[in-house]
Amino acid sequence: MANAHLQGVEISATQFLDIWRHYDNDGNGYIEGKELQNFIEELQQARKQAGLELTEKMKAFVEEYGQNADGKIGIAELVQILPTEENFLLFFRQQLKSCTEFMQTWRRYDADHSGYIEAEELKSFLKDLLQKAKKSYDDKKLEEYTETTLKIFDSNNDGKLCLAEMARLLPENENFLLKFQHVKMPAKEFNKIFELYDQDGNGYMDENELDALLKDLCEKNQKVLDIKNISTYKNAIMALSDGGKLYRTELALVLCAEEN
Ligand SMILES: [Ca+2]
Ligand SMILES: [Ca+2]
Ligand SMILES: [Ca+2]
Ligand SMILES: [Ca+2]
Repeated sequence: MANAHLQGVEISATQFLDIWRHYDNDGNGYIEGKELQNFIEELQQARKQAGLELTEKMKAFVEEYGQNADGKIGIAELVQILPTEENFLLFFRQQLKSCTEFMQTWRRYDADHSGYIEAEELKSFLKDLLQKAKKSYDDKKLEEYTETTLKIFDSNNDGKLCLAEMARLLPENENFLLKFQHVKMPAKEFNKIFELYDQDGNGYMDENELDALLKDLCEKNQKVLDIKNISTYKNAIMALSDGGKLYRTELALVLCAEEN
């Protein structure tokens, strides 16, 4: 089924999801190694069968990855290669160029401050995007985009998106959130740390307090975090805050491991 979708001149959101799931066989969020070689082979076959040339983007892609056994692509890249429905593409093409912007967007759309983007919030996010781009859409399509986007990013299948899940929207080199996944700590430890670094004990961290915490974190986790990036980390995390006051629940999104 999924490889038949590759023949499409315009691939719908739902078809895109089928393709993604089919080729990311092990579900790790990337199409890599053998998965990628399969995808390339079947993409070429499908285009031939449909009597279509490879697009310029596809050609460049085959050139780059065809002989490259270590190749690895994510969703944002796949969406650029395939002739995906224009409105759906918007989501992946939007200007989330930096981590700071990403965090600001997160803060805006997590309207109930639950620490998650639930389906309704995601829908309003997508709706704003479509409106901003002056695209026409109907409710049914909007539902489809919401549902599909949720399925794509919701790796633990709890029906809502946490910060780390949504962070897959960011380009790899901007994606420090993935690195912070490795330094997350259990709630008990996190609470201790928060109290320790909230030096004046006023219940939130200001920029200086966060700076001190990040420095120590970087030193302790040199293999994962790079102290040279500390201002990037700091600015992005502060973008989650309430006008420069970073409360515990906000910092927890980045540093506290979810209890299961
Ligand atoms: Ca994979
Ligand atoms: Ca929410
Ligand atoms: Ca989830
Ligand atoms: Ca403080």
